[in-house]
Amino acid sequence: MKKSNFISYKFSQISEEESIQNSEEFYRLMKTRRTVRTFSKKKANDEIIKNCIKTAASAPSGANQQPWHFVVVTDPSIRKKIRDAAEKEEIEFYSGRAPEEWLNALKKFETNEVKPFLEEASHLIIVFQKSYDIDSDGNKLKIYYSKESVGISVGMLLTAIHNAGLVSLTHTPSPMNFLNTILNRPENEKPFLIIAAGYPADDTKVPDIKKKSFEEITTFV
Ligand code: IYR
Repeated sequence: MKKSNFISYKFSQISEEESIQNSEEFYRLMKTRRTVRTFSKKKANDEIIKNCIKTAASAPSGANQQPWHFVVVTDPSIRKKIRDAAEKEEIEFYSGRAPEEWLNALKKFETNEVKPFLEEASHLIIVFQKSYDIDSDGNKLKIYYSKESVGISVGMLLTAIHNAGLVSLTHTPSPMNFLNTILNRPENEKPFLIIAAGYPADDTKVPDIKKKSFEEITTFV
């Protein structure tokens, strides 16, 4: 008989009542998350970042291929290189590459090409997405649902960062291939996004924006 790859597993056995309560409490926690763009220079404990990345790496992925790599950057000289390269792309974005419609959509966030958070936030986490893998014989291996998998993982990372009491910002200068050069990552890894994580600056303000209503975003059939 063919041996099964399946094992028994001890699933949570909480009551329906506790389940409802947990879901409400978690919602209450998550709806307080706000993206911030101004960071304190206060350092976050590495242990927190490590645990958040472990949480992200527990995400489900296509065929369990786990097509992600996280680079945690705290070194000031590397951060300066990243900021210089990102701002170079952002200058082009804000002064020409971005269509008027896109710039209009961004107006309420008051963003521009200056990105001090790349040097000031406690930690930068650069998430790389593997577009293919290489086996021990050097053959290219196809990866299934790579983007979806990394997206799920990043969602869990942002959730974990918020749960730990830190704030975060996702940043995507485009193109981002300078990150492969600066961080010495192989050709099969594509930069997915930069996450700045840490504590908010004392005077941090957030834009006055609202989430859509549950009714607007959900259909039960
Ligand atoms: N990458 C630019 C532009 C930008 C794009 C989106 I979509 C945002 O939600 C915010 C900014 C920047 O970081 O400024």
